[in-house]
Amino acid sequence: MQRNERVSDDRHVQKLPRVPQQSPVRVAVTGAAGQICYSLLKRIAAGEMFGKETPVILQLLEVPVEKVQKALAGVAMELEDCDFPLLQQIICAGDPEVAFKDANWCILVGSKPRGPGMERADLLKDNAKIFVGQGRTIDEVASDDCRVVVVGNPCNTNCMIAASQAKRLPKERFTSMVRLDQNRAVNQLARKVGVSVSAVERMIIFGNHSTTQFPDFSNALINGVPVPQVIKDTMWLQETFIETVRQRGADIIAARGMSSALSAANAIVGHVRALCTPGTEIHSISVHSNGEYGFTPGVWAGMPVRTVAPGTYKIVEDFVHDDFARQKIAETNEELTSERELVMEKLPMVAA
Ligand code: NAX
Repeated sequence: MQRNERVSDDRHVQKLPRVPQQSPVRVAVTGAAGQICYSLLKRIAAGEMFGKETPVILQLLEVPVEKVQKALAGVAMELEDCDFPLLQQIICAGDPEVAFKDANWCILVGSKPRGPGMERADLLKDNAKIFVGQGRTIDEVASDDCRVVVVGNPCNTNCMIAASQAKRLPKERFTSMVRLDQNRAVNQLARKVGVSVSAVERMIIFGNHSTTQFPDFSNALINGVPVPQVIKDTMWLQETFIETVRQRGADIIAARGMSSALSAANAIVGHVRALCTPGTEIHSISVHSNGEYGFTPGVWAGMPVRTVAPGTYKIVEDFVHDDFARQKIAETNEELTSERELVMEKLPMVAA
């Protein structure tokens, strides 16, 4: 029987007790003692992210604070007690070099939360320092095929910062998450019409993971029919729908007293699976802009993406927008551009 192993920074990593069917995927996850990871790690270990045949090694990073490292050790103990057959090893670390070493995927969830009275500019600046360091370390020690997913907010700009520090890994390897917004939008449309969520396709989030995002109902389909032909209430689409999706995170905080975690973890699984699964399906992924859809080159913006090979994608450029949609995209682009300018002004090393 396989025995899962947990090692901390200073302990020797032992050989695995059996030869796996496939080589394991090394998945580094930051913020691993936080609430999203409490819902996420078990799903990776259960094979829901990389498939039921692929063993995984979890390389978990937390801040090097005794209390937090102790909590992380507790999470690792729980993972061990789940007896996941695919989970080959758990590495708990306070040092990013240990956590990112040889990683095939780095999922950056950990970030500094916005404190009371804190300005957005201060939040950007504090997080920028974290993502400058992590971007550099990943570039130095992760596997050559490494893919990076940024979840910690402000995730689009944090992703830009991490990618800006990479000399070896191309910037296309860095994506950030708007999948939760996509899932929320799909759910709202399906509920409005009374169909299953699986009837909704091409529901893309353009722009920032923030209240300026544009959930593009105009190109979405329900049972193959364009949404504006199915839902004729334009006011509902242009106002209620967009506002509900944008405010969903705030509504969850108001209801639970804590931010989305279960649904955020689910969206991370969906984001990575989408990137691992080539096909015709179109996904919302925040990627580096080369000017597509009018986004400023160099920002990371939610756009329609199709996976062409595992870990490799193309931006789908045939979405058609009317004046209303173009205006909404311009508004979210303005926010992304101002975040980028602010970061570059405060941290000149971010020459994205
Ligand atoms: P928690 O506060 O529960 O956990 C965050 C964890 O990150 C903490 O345990 C903290 O110690 C750790 N951390 C902080 N700095 C770190 C560093 N430099 N290296 C490693 N670990 C570090 O937050 P949680 O609810 O898990 O949310 C995590 C992040 O996800 C937040 O930034 C949040 O805003 C963001 N979200 C992003 C979403 C998205 O769609 N992109 C949706 C969900 C979520 O709001």
